[in-house]
Amino acid sequence: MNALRVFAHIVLQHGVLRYSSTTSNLGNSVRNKLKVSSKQLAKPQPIDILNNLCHEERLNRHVLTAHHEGVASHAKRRKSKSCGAAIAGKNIIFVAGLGGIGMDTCRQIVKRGPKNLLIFDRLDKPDYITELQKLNPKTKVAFYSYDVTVPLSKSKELLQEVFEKYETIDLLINGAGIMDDHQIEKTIAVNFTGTVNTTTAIMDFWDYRNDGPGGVIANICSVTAFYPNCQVPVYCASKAAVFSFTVSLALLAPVTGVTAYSINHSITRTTLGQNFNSWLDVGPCITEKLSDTPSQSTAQAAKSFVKAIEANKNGAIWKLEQGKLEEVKWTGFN
Ligand code: NDC
Repeated sequence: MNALRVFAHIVLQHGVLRYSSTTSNLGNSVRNKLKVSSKQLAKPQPIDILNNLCHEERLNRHVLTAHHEGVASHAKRRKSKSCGAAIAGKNIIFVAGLGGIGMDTCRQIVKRGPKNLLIFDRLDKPDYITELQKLNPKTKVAFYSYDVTVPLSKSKELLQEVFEKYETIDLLINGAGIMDDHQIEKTIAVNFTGTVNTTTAIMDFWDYRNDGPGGVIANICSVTAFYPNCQVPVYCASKAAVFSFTVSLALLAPVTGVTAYSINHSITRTTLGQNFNSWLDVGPCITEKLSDTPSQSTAQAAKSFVKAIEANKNGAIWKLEQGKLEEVKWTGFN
C-alpha cells in the first residue's frame, strides 16, 4: 500500500492520524518516507496537521524517492507547459458544455482559440455545435454523448477513444449538475459521483505515476458548497462534496501532476432551478425566491469563468457572482 492510500485511510478516520502498533510495518514505511516521528503518529492529530503533511514539498520528496526518475522530468515538463495560455492551442473536454452555463462558457472558450473543444453531454444539440464551430473555424468542436452516471468502466472507454484520437487533453471541465431534492440518489450520482468518476477515468491517462503528462481539472461546484441553502440540502451537500474532492485533488497535484480548482457560481439565470423540488417540500416557493434574488446572466458568468481558466491556479476557489470573479480564501487549513 503506498503512502497516499494510507493518507486516504487516515482522512477517513475522522480527520485525525490514528496509527496503532498493529500497523507497525506500514507505519514505519510511511514514517520513513514522510519523516513523521513516532510521537506524531501515535497521537491523534487534527486534520490541519494531516494536510500539512500533504504539503507540496513533502509529497514531492515522496514522489521523487518512491518513483522512477522520469517523474522529475514530467514535473519539469509540466511546469514549462503551464507557463503558456490555458485555452489557446489546447485540447479541452467540457462535460455538460451544452447547458445554460456550459454553452455560454463554450462560446467564450472557442473565441480564445483552443485546438479542440470536445463537448461531453447527455443533451444532443447539433445546432449548438454548429454555432460554436462557426464562431471560430480554427478550433475543432466535437460532440460526445456522455451521461456522467454511467459506470466508471464506460467513462474509461470513452476517454480511451478520445485519447487515441487526440493524444493529449490539457483541461477537463466537470459541469454536470441537477437540482431536485426529491431525487436524492440521482442528485448525488450526477453532481458528485459523476464528477469523481470522470476524474478517476482521466487519471489513467494523466497521472505522473502512469507516466502521464499531468493535466488540469476545473470542477463546477456552487457557492452553496460553502453557503448552504437549507431548502435544497441534498443539492448543497452534493456540491460541498465536489468542492472537498477538488481541494484534495489540488493537494495531490505534486504526486499526480493533475492540478485542480473549483468554479463556484452564485445565482445564474438558467433553467437549473425551473422545476426543482425542495427537500421534504420545506421550501416550495424557492423558485420564485431565487428569481427575486440578485443574479447574473450566463454571459456574465462565462466571462468570469474563462478568466479563472486563464489564471490556471492550482487549489483556487473561484466565486462567480453578479458578473464578478473573486478568489475566495479558504481558511479551513490554517
Ligand atoms: P443547466 O440545467 O442549464 O445545465 C446542466 C448541465 O448538466 C446540462 O448540460 C445537462 O445536460 C448536464 N447534465 C445533467 N445531468 C447530466 C448527466 N447525467 N450526464 C451528463 N450531463 C448531465 O443548469 P446550469 O447551466 O445552471 O448548471 C451547470 C452547472 O452549474 C451545474 O453543475 C450547476 O449545479 C452549476 N451551478 C449553477 C448555478 C445556477 O445558478 N444556475 C449555481 C451554482 C452552480 C446554484 O447552485 C443554486 C443556488 C445559487 C447558485 C447556483
